[in-house]
Amino acid sequence: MKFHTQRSAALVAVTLSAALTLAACGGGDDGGGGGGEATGAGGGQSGGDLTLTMLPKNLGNPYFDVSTAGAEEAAGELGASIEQVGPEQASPDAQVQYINTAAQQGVGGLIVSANDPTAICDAIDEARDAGTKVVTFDSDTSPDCRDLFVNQATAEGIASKQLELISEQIGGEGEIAILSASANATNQNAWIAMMEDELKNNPDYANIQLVDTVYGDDEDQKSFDETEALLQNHPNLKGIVSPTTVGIAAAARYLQNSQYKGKVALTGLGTPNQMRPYVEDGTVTSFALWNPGDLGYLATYATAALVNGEITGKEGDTFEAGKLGEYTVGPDGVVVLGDPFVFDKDNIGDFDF
Ligand code: RAM
Repeated sequence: MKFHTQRSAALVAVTLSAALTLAACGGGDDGGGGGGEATGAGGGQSGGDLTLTMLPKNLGNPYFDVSTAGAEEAAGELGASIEQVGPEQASPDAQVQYINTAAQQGVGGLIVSANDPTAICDAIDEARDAGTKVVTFDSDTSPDCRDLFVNQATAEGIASKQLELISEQIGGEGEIAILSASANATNQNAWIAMMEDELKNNPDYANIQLVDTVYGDDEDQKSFDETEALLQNHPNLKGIVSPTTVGIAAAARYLQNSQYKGKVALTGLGTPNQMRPYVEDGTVTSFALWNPGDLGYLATYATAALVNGEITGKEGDTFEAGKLGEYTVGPDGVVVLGDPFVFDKDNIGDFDF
């Protein structure tokens, strides 16, 4: 039986418990998930014995809780074992020890959201030398240091969507600021560079000025404090873009109880469960994201396909990703999940993650 294709345009409201139930039931032996069919040609592992390590930027972030649940669902279907490890703080140094451990354990695949494009590459090199396939998801390293990157959407698409939303919300003119994650995060920095570029070159945004970019380090309290400082330092600020689920939730909480509620717009990337109260009470009009569960699920199928030798990560390679259907590796070893999705008052009730 073939699974149906459900790209992120069709974000599905699946509860975590449902995801875990699915993982428990998934047999992975019906031919639907090509990734589960071991060829025996793989690197550090043979089929049926696949061990995976999932290393997010940090633990305690609901976004990564959802992506790990998706990875566990896929691992269940593939008959693989998967362990999540990770630091408290989203720093590259803190990730290195977990990469070293994965290499020492000889896991088949390491799935990592990188806190820095290059700082973790020496550790990754060692892991790859030891036979571990390394797949980045969510936040990439430089392409030469990993086997594949599973990207949530194109960086251009993510950047454009956030500008479209903030421009709509401030009536196309005025000062805006960015509240980002950590200063070295590959994903946020790529999106910010593209937003800066588009602000300069797209005539639709000629009357919008980006006056500041600050970093909350994907820590709730720091993001909250940075929001307060932004509003104090820029009395004419009309809007904030926060391309991080931690940042946007902290900024919304600050705005909700401040004189700026309803006056300063806030958008960016958030999870519906964290943002629901702020959308319902009018602090936030709309924001975007993809389904992090699907992202973890796809990254796990991609890793299994590499470990099992079905793909090498070169452009044009194709593999089956269970319920998500078939994916093709693009240039620079990148697999794209789909398009970003916009959440607002009318649809937020349909989602539970
Ligand atoms: C935070 C993290 C993650 C990013 C999302 C949007 O959870 O920074 O890397 O993709 O926000």
